[in-house]
Amino acid sequence: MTLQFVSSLSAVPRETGTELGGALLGEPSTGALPVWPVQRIFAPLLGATSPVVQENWLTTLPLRSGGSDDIVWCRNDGVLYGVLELSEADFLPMPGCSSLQAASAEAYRRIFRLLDAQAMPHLWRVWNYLADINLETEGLERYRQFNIGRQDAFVACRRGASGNVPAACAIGLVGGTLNIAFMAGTTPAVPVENPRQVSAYNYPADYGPRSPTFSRAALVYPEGQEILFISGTASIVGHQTVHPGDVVGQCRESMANIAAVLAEANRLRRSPAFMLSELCYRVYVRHAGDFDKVRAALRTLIGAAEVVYVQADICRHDLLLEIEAFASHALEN
Ligand code: 3EB
Repeated sequence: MTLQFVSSLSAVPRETGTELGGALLGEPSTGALPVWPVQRIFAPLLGATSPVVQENWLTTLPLRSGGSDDIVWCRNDGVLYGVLELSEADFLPMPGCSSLQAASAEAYRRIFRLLDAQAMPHLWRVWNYLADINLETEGLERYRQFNIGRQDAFVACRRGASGNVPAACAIGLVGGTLNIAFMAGTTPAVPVENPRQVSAYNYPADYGPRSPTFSRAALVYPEGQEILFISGTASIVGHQTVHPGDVVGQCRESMANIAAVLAEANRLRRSPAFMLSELCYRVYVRHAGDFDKVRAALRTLIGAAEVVYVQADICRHDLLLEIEAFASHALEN
């Protein structure tokens, strides 16, 4: 198999294969790191029995790896996984361009440069983490600064900032670097949008001077496989937050959105239908005190599916949680 996902939370046995890359969530020690690219996500785990959750993508195909420009990457013939961390302090703020905006633009330009050099042109999925995402500095919320830098890089690198854009999440942590993991491939992703939501790249200017550059989901095709990546999904209908202050309402609305994205993906899929119960979920909860309510609500909505709960900030101050998910199917021929 080209890519197998393994998680320390899961009972699914590890097949043969070598790590292409992965993530450590919780309190990943600052000590020895694996040799493969790892995104360390320093955020409290909720309801976990161990201090760290380890997730990896394994492959049976031959690997090549490298590092430059603060990117650590590893690839096989068809898929590349990389992690990039930039310190905002290394970017001087300029009039009209904050350090975070400059760092975000530089991060994405470096990613695109690597993908060009590696002939791995199609960006499939991006995991974005930044400090103090809702903090307003220089008159603009930091998430909105990030959006300007990200969109600038897509445009500067001739990628286009709408339609054919990757699945993503953008999450706030207490401190730390601008921390971005990405998966790219030799084959194009099929972007999936949600009929219940305005596409994020078409959000009106109420949500910032530049729209976020991501698709609601992506179907991607490592050899012999179809993977559905569902982007961070929140309680947004149209472009507006719904159920402010009501975490259970937001939970139900987020799952209604995931169900709608799943239905869209199922119109476009090549493998058997994707089901909510087979997805692997990562749930970001803004307030740790909401965790019991969120878990109870999700249990009734998705049953016993695999879920990692993390305490983290969401990109709008009125959003109390965000849910992302993925599933992988073998292709018939
Ligand atoms: C939303 O739907 C919620 O900026 O990359 C979800 C997924 C969200 C990705 C991003 C933001 C991003 O607008 C926030």
